[in-house]
Amino acid sequence: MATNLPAATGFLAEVRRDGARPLEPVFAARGSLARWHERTADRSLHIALVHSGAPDEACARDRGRTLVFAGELYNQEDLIGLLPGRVLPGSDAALVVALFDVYGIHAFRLLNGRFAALLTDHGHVVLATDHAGSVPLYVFVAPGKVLAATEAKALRAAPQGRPVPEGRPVRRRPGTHQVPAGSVLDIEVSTGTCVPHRTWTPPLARRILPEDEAVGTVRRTLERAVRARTGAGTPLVVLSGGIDSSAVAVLAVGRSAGPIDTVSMGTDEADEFPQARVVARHIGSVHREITVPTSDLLRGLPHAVWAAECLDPDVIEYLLPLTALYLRLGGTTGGDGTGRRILTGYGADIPLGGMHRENRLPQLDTAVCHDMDTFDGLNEMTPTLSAIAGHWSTHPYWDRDVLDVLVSLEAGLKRRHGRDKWVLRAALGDVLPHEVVVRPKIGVHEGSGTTSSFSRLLTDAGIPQDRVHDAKRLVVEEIFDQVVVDGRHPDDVALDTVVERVADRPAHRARPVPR
Ligand code: AMP
Ligand code: PCX
Ligand code: MG
Repeated sequence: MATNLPAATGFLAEVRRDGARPLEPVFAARGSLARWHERTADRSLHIALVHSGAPDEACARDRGRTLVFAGELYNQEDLIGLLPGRVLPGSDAALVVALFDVYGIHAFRLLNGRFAALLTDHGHVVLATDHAGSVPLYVFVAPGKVLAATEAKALRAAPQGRPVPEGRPVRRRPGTHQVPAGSVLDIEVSTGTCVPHRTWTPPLARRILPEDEAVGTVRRTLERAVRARTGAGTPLVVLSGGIDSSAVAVLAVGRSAGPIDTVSMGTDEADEFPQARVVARHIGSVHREITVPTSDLLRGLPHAVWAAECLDPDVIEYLLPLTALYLRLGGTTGGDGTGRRILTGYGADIPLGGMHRENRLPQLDTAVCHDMDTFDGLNEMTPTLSAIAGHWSTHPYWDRDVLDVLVSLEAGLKRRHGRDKWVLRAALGDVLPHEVVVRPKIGVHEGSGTTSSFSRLLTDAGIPQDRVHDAKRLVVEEIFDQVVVDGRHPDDVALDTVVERVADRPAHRARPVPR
């Protein structure tokens, strides 16, 4: 089986004091499904796991506690050093449950990872997200019951629950809340009382470093983050040819015994194949190009919303080309039908202000602050995006340590000598071709023509240009209601009908031309 993937990529777990039947597990994430339950004197625990061959490794039991863990850790060595004299934990789940015994809920402050977790602890349920909330986690709480799942749709049949402090309500699902990023919720099962704790928050202060020190720190930290993510098999890097993914690819090469795999996607309208080829040739990767017709790209809209459970039309636009790419990966070099471990360059632009295209530093840092304040709940880093095709994706730029370094650098290191993302470009200057290092940013949505084709879908339906963005939001909402709230499969969503319905709303009708 695919042991190169985390033991579990998703779960639904139900802790109940009543004897009610567990929910039917519904996941967009593809994988094997394992179900079991355990009972103590005063509660039952039902678990459904999406796993990749070793479900036992996603659960750990210790001193009357049970931990369910989807995802993986990236600082195991440091963590193991905190448990001297103990038997070496055989899995990330075992490591976390052992740390919990020493540190209690504060164990979650120690973890650098990509995970969501549920732990039963003597009458309490503890829920935890990684620093970035990169594996979404949803919860329903009522006295005597705590239900939690890595996808909101898995809780759609849950009855009305109570509000969860700090939890984000899910649209049209009263009682289901999303656990915030970098958080632990400590819930007393009998009463449903819930106490939230923050385990991570983006740095607010900025560090002043000499150029060479900043460059060296970025290189070392990113190298370590890539190393922690490459696993035992041949890694696959989704490569646009921009600095972000090219940096990940070149650092992954240093980790792999043989050549790594890279893949680029384009559409019939636009691609960045020549740019990606320069990098692939330079690093000697086994490279593949996938062209997706634009009409197929837009047909992936329901799949992107189904996977990411996201209501933000801009984020869905970023995720659309990646969704199309992941769905077409089966049979890639080294692939035998099992899922691939995929590294991306996603997220680099957020802490580095890469989307900000002007020279002024106050505006750049304002953009960084805004993006770091608003990422939570967008689910743009969710592994479910690739898990709908059975793969596991991971994003080195949102490693906890990389993110801490990048966010906290003073803005003048991010835009310098007339270049965006200067410190990153300088950090890779000795291992990438010059033309790659200095290439200006093109977003995945622009490079693939996604933004323009989504806009055209709406203008072709009669929606005036100035209403297009608003209409995109309504289209995404309507799809969300079908695939998350109603639990419909994305193949059963009639996109044309959704677009027509949005176009028919009075505010979106083309205004009559004044005579
Ligand atoms: P962006 O910041 O727009 O480059 O997109 C985020 C990440 O998605 C990149 O760093 C790549 O890992 C991946 N990506 C973007 N565009 C493509 C593409 N055309 N082909 C393959 N991967 C891509
Ligand atoms: N990106 C960005 C992230 C998109 C912005 N997200 C946000 N502000 N929460 C990146 O890779 O850093 C593109 C396409 O650009 C994806
Ligand atoms: Mg980028």
